[in-house]
Amino acid sequence: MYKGLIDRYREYLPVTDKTPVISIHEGNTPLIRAPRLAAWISPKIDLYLKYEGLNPTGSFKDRGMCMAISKAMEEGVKTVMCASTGNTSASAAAYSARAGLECHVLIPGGKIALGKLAQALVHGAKVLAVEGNFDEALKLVRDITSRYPIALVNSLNPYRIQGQKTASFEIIDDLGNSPDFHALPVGNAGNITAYWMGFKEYHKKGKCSALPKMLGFQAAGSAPIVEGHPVKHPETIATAIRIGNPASWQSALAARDESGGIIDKVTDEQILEAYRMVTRLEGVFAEPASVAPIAGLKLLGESGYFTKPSVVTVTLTGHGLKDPQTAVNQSSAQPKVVSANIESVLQALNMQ
Ligand code: AN7
Repeated sequence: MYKGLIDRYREYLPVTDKTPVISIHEGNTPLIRAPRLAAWISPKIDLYLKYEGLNPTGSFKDRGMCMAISKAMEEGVKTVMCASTGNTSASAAAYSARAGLECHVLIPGGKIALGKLAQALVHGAKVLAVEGNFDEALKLVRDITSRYPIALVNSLNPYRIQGQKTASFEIIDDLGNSPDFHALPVGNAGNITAYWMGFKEYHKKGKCSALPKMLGFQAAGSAPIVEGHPVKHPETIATAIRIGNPASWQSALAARDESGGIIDKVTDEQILEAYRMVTRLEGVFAEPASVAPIAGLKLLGESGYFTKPSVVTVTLTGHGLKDPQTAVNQSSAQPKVVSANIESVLQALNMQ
């Protein structure tokens, strides 16, 4: 029986027999081949979607959170705290509930997707909406956790990165080797740091013969790494990555440069086009931030970046159901109301 990623990858993680394992059986997400989407992007690529939306709370954050909360329990902490654009808070709230810990969450007021807010509330976290953005909320959390015996569970917590690196292991275990390219969205830049760490560790262990080039994508209105300076008022429809001053900036640059990859930006229009293509061509539903790398791959495909046949993997970081409002707004037609009889239905379907 699959029992979560600490059980599966224990030898690669900083846990001991004394670590209480707090797991909701995160990880073990499918790597889904996406031939129709690949054809839309470039004839050169063989594309696979690492569908992290199928984690217990619907995002990749569960990988890091199972480690962060297990270690917080080991250290005897009673309360954890995070700032969040939504998914971290959903995950922290769920894992804290399972562990019996108090969870405090600071979110940027009015700027997180409805599903994520619902999750943080339903699992019993204390949720405060800050009149400010994510960067300001994170600064407050850093100040408070440095003064009180409260564990910070943002990705500055090194155990978060340790848990998240296991997604790279799964990709290599599934493919039997590393991909040629790995694409993912970049917000606070913890995940690109974690993936690169995971790929390098597995390579060192001889599990793959090469390393992928890392392709990171930010939203154009929130692209500090691409622009080379913090963005004071980040904006994007992809609220998960509405971050102007990423905590793991330097390690994101290292992942890009050591791998020979790219960190670039995509507009909200390009993100929304990718959002429609993934859902319509592959039947896979991911939230707007998650499809930023699909938009980015499309741009690279058009520019002739892929010159030879390449295996490309992309992390779909969060489930589409997290953000039902964007989903409904993006659908061209609303349901048409019909009478409960066959004539009305056939007429509405133009079958009469
Ligand atoms: C769906 O929840 O930062 O570059 O507070 O939710 O590791 O920050 C979320 C980030 C990509 C970016 N995709 O990952 C939070 C938070 C989704 C996300 C990212 C996030 P990082």
